[in-house]
Amino acid sequence: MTDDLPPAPNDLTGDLQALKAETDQALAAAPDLRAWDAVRIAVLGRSGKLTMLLRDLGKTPPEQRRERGAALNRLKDALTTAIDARRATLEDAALDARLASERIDPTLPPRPREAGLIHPIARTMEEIAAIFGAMGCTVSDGPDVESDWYNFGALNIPAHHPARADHDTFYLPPRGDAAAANSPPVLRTHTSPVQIRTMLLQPPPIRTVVIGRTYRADHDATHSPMFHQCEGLVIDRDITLGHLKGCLTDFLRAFFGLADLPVRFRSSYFPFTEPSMEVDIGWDRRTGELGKGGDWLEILGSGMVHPRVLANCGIDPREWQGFAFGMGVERITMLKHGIPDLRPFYESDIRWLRHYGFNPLAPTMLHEGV
Ligand code: 2U9
Repeated sequence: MTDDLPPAPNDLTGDLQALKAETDQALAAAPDLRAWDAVRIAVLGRSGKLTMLLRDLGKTPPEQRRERGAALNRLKDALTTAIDARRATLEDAALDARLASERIDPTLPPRPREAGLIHPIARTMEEIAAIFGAMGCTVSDGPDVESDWYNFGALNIPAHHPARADHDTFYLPPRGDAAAANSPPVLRTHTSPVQIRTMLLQPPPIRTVVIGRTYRADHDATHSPMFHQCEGLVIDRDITLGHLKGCLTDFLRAFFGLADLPVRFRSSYFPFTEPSMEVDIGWDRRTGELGKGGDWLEILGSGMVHPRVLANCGIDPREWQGFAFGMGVERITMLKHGIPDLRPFYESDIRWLRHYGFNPLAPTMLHEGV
């Protein structure tokens, strides 16, 4: 055990030689770091033996003080070196013991996963992005707090338009001094302002979907003040109603996993599209089963982008046209998975999440159907 200790300096004499020998012995006998620390403190600590010898240096007769001081310094170096060396040896031994006792067994099966499921809303958002992504769409994003112009004006919903009343808008406190003259900011009531921003930022052709939070002052079993929408926008030189119908039919069949899902287009009205169409899917009203039964269920809204909306974004409607659509993410999620109530989506009830959540290790993959 004493092999790895440095030899005592041979120029130490008397009590100093004795302290060195005594310390070497105590270090060699220290079986672990705790015992090592006790030796260290007994020698170098505030009341340690070496500390005391150094303190007593002042009492040495002046003619011997110089020599005694030099000898004490040599002893201090020798002791510090020996103490550090023993510590390194003990640390190595402790690590070796740990490595021996904590052997890794790569043949053990994995522990059961305890937490972390994908929320059904997040899953639907991933699926929407995967399906439209495969059709060549990008995913666009924008702010939740919007100006009146981006949320309403640019979309052909001017002040006092009746469509504004349908939106139950959350208005925010006015911004800045000039605010009195301007309309207050709003929490976006739909994701449409993102498409406005996209058209202002990039020239056509555009193929994009927006999937995000929207806000309306409405709260009951089928409405939440915050909900999610997916909207799409396709602008090119010769986009027709036929493209709209094909794209949405393909989407609905892929999303609900029913290759022959009946899809019906019915004329409607929205201020930002002309002509406009509601889209229905076939279902059985009595059982709730999709694709069978001969009843129709309204699922989304769509239309050809109104020429005034294109012009508002600096796009010439004589050169470009396109279609847009919008749907509620919660609504299609509830229909796909048979979830009867909207409210638990936002309640973080772990039992509900365990029942309806998705395995994160089995992500959305289009080739298997979503
Ligand atoms: C731009 C131009 C047109 C998006 C559209 C709908 C029809 C629609 C509702 C479905 C259920 C909202 O969540 S919901 O309540 N949406 O019916 N949305 S067309 O039209 C646009 C959007 C942006 C620039």
